[in-house]
Amino acid sequence: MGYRVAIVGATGAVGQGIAKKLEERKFPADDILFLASARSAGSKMEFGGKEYTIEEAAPERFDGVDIAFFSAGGSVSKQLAPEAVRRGAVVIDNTSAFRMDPDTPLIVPEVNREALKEHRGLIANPNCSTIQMVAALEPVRRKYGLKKVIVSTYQAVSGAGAAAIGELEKQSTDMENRAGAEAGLLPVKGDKKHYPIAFNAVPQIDVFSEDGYTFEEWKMINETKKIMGMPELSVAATCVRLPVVTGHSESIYFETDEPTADTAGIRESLQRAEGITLMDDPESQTYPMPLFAEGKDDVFVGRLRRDLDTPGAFHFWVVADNLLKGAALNSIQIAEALIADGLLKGEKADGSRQYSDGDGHAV
Ligand code: A2P
Ligand code: 11C
Repeated sequence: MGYRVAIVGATGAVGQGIAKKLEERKFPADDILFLASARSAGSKMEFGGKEYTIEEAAPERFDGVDIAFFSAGGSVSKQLAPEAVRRGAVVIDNTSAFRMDPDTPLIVPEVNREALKEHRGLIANPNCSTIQMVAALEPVRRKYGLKKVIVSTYQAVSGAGAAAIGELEKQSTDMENRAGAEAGLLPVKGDKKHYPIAFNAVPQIDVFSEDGYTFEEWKMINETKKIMGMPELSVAATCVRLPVVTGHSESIYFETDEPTADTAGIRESLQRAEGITLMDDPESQTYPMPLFAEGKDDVFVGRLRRDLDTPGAFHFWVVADNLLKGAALNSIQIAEALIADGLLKGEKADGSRQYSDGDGHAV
């Protein structure tokens, strides 16, 4: 028997990715609900060769839902995710609404799968740029420990949603008027100024906090410490938006606990890690790039080299599809881990399902 699944934000860039990946991975879904705003209600979506009608997300839609994937913005999650949990669904939330809540596990399965055991119905999926960074650092940490991380990101516009892709596409055709191209969305919808993203690099993702870091940068700092369970880890981030449709890139400097750590050992740990592809051969100009990571599941690592001054410190370049490992795929991997570990409500550890009639009797 399969599960009743809901996707909230089904028409969005991540929601579409979730639907596609559920189908591709043959996720055991008996029934699927596509939910979005009132604007999309009534329009159609295809899934598994069948046509579905998109419905407006509302509390009662979650009655009988086993797993709900949320990707419709933080305010929708804040309003509806607790309702879905109350109605018995396990929610996997792609927004930042609950990530730093101490009662909500923040999960990248290959890093901290065991934290799923603590869930109370709500599990947070980290920010896309955080996921690919911790996935690449985890094999290193397991082998050599980790002390300090400094990351600069080169992020794709799809991280800002489907409308941002439209803005890049539109501006990209206007070679003559590059600096004056009409901009209404990026860097941040609702901020005071907007800048063209085509032919540009914008050092602002999300709004600024008073300390001069942006919220995207704070997400990378705080989420990394939480996922890795290392509040003492030193992390600094600079996040930049580039005119790339999909695929975030990151230049990462990291210091291990082992002054004698070497690139051969790091290479070996990365090669053995699940979900990581090492693409690192300067002689043949082999390194990861977003154009080639788009549509792929893995996190790609290249340009590994030791720091010239600090023993045990290194640099590498990490690229992943921000809509897949950064969002849809990681969410589905969380759901798959919950099923495999017997952690969905009413589920026994052997994977067979068992519901209570409310009096503690299995039915
Ligand atoms: P809709 O298409 O009906 O606006 P993206 O991040 O790519 O911009 O997508 C955002 C997703 O969130 C879309 O599926 C959008 O649906 C959905 N959404 C936005 N506002 C709401 C809302 N109030 N209730 C439910 N879904 C919403
Ligand atoms: C971006 N990382 O690329 C952001 C989007 O917290 O899930 C992810 C927002 C989030 O713009």
